[in-house]
Amino acid sequence: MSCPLHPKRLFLCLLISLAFFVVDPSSQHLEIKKKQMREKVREMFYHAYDNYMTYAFPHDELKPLTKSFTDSLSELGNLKLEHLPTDYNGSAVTLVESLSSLAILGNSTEFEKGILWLSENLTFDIDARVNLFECNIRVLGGLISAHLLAIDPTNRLIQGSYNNQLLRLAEDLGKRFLPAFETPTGLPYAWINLKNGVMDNETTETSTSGCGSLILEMGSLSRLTGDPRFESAALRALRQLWRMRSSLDLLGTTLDVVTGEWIEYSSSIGAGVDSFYEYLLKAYILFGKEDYWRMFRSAYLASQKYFRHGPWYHEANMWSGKPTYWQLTSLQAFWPGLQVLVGDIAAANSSHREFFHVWEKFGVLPERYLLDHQIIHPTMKYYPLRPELAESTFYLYQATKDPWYLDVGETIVKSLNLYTKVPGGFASVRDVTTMQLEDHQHSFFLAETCKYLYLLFDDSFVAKRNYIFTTEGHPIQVLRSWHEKLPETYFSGNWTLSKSGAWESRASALSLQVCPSIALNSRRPEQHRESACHVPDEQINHKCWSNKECGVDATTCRLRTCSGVGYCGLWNPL
Ligand code: DMJ
Repeated sequence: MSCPLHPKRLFLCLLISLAFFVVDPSSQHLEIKKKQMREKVREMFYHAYDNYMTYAFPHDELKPLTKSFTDSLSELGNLKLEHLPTDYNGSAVTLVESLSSLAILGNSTEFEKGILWLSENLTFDIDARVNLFECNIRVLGGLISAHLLAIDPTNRLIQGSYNNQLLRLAEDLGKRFLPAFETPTGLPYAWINLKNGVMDNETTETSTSGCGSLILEMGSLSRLTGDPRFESAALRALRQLWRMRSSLDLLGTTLDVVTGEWIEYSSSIGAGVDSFYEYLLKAYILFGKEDYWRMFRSAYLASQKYFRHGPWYHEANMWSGKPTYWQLTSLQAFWPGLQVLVGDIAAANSSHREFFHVWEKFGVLPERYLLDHQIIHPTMKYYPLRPELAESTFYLYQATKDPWYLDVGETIVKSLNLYTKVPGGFASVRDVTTMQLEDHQHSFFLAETCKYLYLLFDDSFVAKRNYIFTTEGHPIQVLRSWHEKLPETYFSGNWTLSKSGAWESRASALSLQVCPSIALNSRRPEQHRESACHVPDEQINHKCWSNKECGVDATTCRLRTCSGVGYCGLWNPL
């Protein structure tokens, strides 16, 4: 608005400008839209939750097409129902997974009711073989997070008395996990029988994420109970895994827990490895141990060097760094969210856009998309209501406040309602090319998909406290008493995510070497920051004899190479 300097006009202009700022129509419009969307997501959550409670509870998950149930916690162990004890009624996994979402939605009645039911009925003394990773992120993580929310007086979620029932359940479950870690390497078996420990002839094969992303839940359990065994078991496994990395700082996808040898050498940020990266950074944020930082930094830099191709991430051989598979897997869509925590907003934004384009192309995100042929993987055409794109969208909106991310969220909500909503809940998509449905509503739809969408449109929950979210979307508060580095000046408003200001959103925890949250709030723009992937050339004048002497370009994160006349540069075409 231009205001010519005539006193009367100036006064008028000032008034108009003031009115403009007080009732900015565009921000008003945004608030209305956010409110509408928040209510839509709330409806989605309750449609999924109520149907689960009516047709499936206390079994583990809902089958929304037939309005029946599946005991997926045990089916995750490939056990058919007839192999389970006849009186087994499930472990109410979806209820456990819903508690933190109910808390975020402010439904204290249902939250408290759920806790009471679980404390009176849930038992882990069952002869069922379960997947350690899944049981850890869904059940242990769900219980711990709900316990922390229940004892937080600011949330006022409990009216009656709460006597740490969820923590006791979590401790019992954690103890049942411990035999899985009794291997020569300390790497846990992927499967454990909750009653009898590791079964005879149990497979010794596991994945990197399966044995390398247990530390948030098991570490929290140790801090809460004072029993160090959980944290040390998870940390020992993590360290062992890290020792097994290649000289390029890459890890394979599957390995043998007894011999400590790699089985699948192809490495990626997607399925089988994804949450390994996530837990290194989040463990650093939660516990402040320098070790996590060092591991994460090297692993992250290697991921940028060997997997990244513009906004895309392909897979690479862990020993040679050569590309193996050029495919997008839908789990990779969590990566931009992680990059927000790192401070790499530009990179996060560009990858997120590509994932969203694929979503728009098919209506939802196919499980695998072949980048080199630009087609869907012939046998992995499904979309099981996964949360990862919504998750990244939430983080990016927090970091940038760019309303475009709200539009992305709206598109996701529309697609979910259009393609997956059925009278009995929300159904997974079996084939994204035909939108044929499958009779399964995974518990992570309530723990993550609905939660991240809700938080995108209403972040009042994260504004109260500093939380990190586990890989299953369960919030755990960052506490000074658990943290090795949080300074005395630690305050408890939310600063885990960057909120505003150009430099703040560019700040990189990788270069600042501190918990990203502190970095993002330190308001010291003079502090030196650099790109997360930058590796300088060996010589200050950029001269070289071989590629080895060249580093990684700070802006594009591409490897620099040595030219014919001996200068490092971006000589290789994309
Ligand atoms: C969730 O169970 C977790 O996010 C896990 O880390 C991998 N992805 C699924 C949902 O897609």
